[in-house]
Amino acid sequence: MMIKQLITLFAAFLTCHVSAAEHSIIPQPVSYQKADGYFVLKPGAFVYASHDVVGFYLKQLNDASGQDLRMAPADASCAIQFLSGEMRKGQDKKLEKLGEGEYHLSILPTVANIYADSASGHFYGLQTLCQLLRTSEHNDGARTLPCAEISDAPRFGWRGYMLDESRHFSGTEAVKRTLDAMAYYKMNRFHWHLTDSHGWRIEIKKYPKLTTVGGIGNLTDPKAPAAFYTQEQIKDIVAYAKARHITVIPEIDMPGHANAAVRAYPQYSGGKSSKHGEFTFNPADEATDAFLKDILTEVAALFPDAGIIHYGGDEVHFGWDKWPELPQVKKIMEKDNLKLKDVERLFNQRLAKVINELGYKTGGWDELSGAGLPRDKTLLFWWRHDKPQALDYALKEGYEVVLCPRRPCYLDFVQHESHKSGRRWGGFNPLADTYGFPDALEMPENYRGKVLGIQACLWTETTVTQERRDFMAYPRLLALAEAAWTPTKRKEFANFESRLKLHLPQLKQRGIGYYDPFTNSPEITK
Ligand code: TNX
Repeated sequence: MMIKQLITLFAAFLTCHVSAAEHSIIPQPVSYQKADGYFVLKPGAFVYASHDVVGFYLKQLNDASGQDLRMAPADASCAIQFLSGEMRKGQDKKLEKLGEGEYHLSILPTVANIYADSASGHFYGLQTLCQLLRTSEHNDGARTLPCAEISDAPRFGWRGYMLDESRHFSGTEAVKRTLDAMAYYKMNRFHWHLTDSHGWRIEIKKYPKLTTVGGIGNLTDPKAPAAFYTQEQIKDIVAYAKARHITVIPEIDMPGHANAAVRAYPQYSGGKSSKHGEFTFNPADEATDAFLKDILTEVAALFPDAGIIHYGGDEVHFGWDKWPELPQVKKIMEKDNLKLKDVERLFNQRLAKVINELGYKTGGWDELSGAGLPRDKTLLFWWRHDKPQALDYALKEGYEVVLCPRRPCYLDFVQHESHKSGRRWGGFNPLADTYGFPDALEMPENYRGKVLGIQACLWTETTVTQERRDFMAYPRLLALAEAAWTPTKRKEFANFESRLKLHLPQLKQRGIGYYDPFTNSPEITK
């Protein structure tokens, strides 16, 4: 009997040891060293942080801990302090200045200190502490954390998420919830796909019909009332993101995926294609160029810190069949003996120049790698997983790239073999594949610096409701967040899963739905 009990105990110890997470942090930090003793956070304790952020930080700490923490009066002794890296250096002269996003969290018995030399570093240290507090023990009204030393810094500078607002519209509340989740998991680029064939979603003052007409309908209901963001709403969301260290990158897709805009202003159409309707803008017309320049000028003003305006450039050939019949196109084709590809190339060069002259780099899908755009002013997004040569080519040409191949980064692909709704393409995108990206991708060492980071993309053709958008995005977005932040040698899927179990209830608390991979929860199909 005794032996049997011992065996059971030993087995329990083993399983515990193998699967239990050492801590509850996602993404896995670069290093976590447990130390002796416990830090006890009591109600009403003081927090020190710089004036401009202390209110915002207190709110997050209080939401996470429920401890009614307060801003520290002068000379008070604090339980939590946000300090410069310099102050830690005082203790150890060998320490380097901390880089962008980097932080050190020192949890001692009497105080938790967050050291950083950048605002984003303090913010990420705060997220780590909030994650630990949310899963910490309550004891007599206090919160208890094991002491630890945590050093952490991002693997990639670009940790992105793209949302397609055109096929189905999400709206301000859902977007803010997404930004909150992104920040909590240390993601920092929100690529906002605001225009496409099924609806134009950004107000442009000079051309109101873009939204009053082009905003009508979506992929499943062409008569749905106009849905779009006003300029005021855009500014509000951009500021909301900025406070969370997220840069919003607008995408205005052209010259393809333009049906909604052309519906509103048919004079700029590139003609009716056989399969995709009026899919393009006229690629060789001065008036169309002027129209697009006006739009981009308003966009630039709405996203002053974006640094990049993404103008799509993808899948143009889907809808260019009638280009040769447009007088302006005909003229240049005949005069210079051009092919359709050349006409597209000239359009790209003119439009990229417009964006560059507005003071922005251009972003575009990997089709643009051959367009001859300036290397130092162009960022390419590799999405065609079946065309690794497109990535190779972009890198060889000297472009900076973001990696977001359909597999495993597209969240409109199904995530479990039993799922019926969503895309497949020689397979699908299970959580483990998204987590493992991009470690298995073969890339010559000398290209590494050109890869700015990775990104998940949620295309919304098959996601009619917010419930399904959440179901497709979570928890794969958390896997991508860790893949983007954590160095390869610290990544381990089973360990991620054990921490993920502690985060699913937190998503629920935030009002975010998800697919539960542990119970294989029922598929949300619409
Ligand atoms: C391809 S990604 C597209 C999107 C679709 C997506 C669906 C890209 C540049 N173009 O327009 O929504 O596939 O997976």
